[in-house]
Amino acid sequence: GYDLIGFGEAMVLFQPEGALRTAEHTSVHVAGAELNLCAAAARAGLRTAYCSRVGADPLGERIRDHAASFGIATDLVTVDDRRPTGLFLKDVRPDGVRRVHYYRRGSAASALSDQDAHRTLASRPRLVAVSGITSALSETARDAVRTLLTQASAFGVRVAYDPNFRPALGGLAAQIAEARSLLPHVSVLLIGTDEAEPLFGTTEPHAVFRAARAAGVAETVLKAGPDGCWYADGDTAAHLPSAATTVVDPVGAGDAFAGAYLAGRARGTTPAGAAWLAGQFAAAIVATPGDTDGLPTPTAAASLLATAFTATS
Ligand code: KDG
Repeated sequence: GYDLIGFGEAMVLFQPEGALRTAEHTSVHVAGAELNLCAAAARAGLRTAYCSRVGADPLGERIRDHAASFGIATDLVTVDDRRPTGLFLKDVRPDGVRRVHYYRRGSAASALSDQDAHRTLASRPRLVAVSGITSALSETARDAVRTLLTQASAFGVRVAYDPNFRPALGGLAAQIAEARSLLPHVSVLLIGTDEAEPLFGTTEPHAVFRAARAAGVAETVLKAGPDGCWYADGDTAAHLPSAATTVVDPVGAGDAFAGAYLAGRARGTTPAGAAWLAGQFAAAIVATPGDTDGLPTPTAAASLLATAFTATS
């Protein structure tokens, strides 16, 4: 069986050298929050699979190749010959503002449905990992996430959830309301400080942990970007500073953090050890372009995991 199945949309990312308006060259990457998470978890030694839909096109093939290159099983990735694989472009404007431009409406993954949720649960992984992005793709995808989360415990499956609000997908208020309604089914909540405010009305770590517990969440990690993270230390929240030194492209760091944290916990580290491991993975992503290019090699990941076991408290 699998330790973890990620559930969501992957896309091909075209990253220009410089601003999109003037760039002449782009680099090409595969991205998508849940697939990024799987890649980090796989590098940290978990048996992972990815459930999604892709088009019958080269971008879909590229996504499956990318997953396979990390040892992520793709038998739950369905090919849809009527819809395209989604893609997105990143723009860093001359004033330094970063934007993403999605070309994903009506994509193959937007047709994710209850059927996919059932296939995922029928595989009986120890853990499913999903983010708010998946709920925001379409009505059928939103239903799929609800089914996945509400039925997980009946299958003995635990749920890891990242709200991952995406204003660019539209309907931000609905994204927030949906995340709130899903919290009672969440075992491990991985949340950014920017998401804590809309979800819990506070970014103060102890208050966030209390609010998550009151909503029914068993374990919380608060990701604070350059300010590091907060993890559960018994009944209280403890702080770990960021390990990042070079910042090239922070996108994807939260996913790598989440995947490594879940892997650490699944392998038996304390929350403190898992948070340390996660911080190391995130720092490596921040220092490189693309969402997964900087992940530690399997050998480096194994030695980081060994160190994570020595982190106590
Ligand atoms: O977390 C990184 C993701 O935002 C990126 O890979 C693209 O999945 C993506 C999305 O929907 O924004």
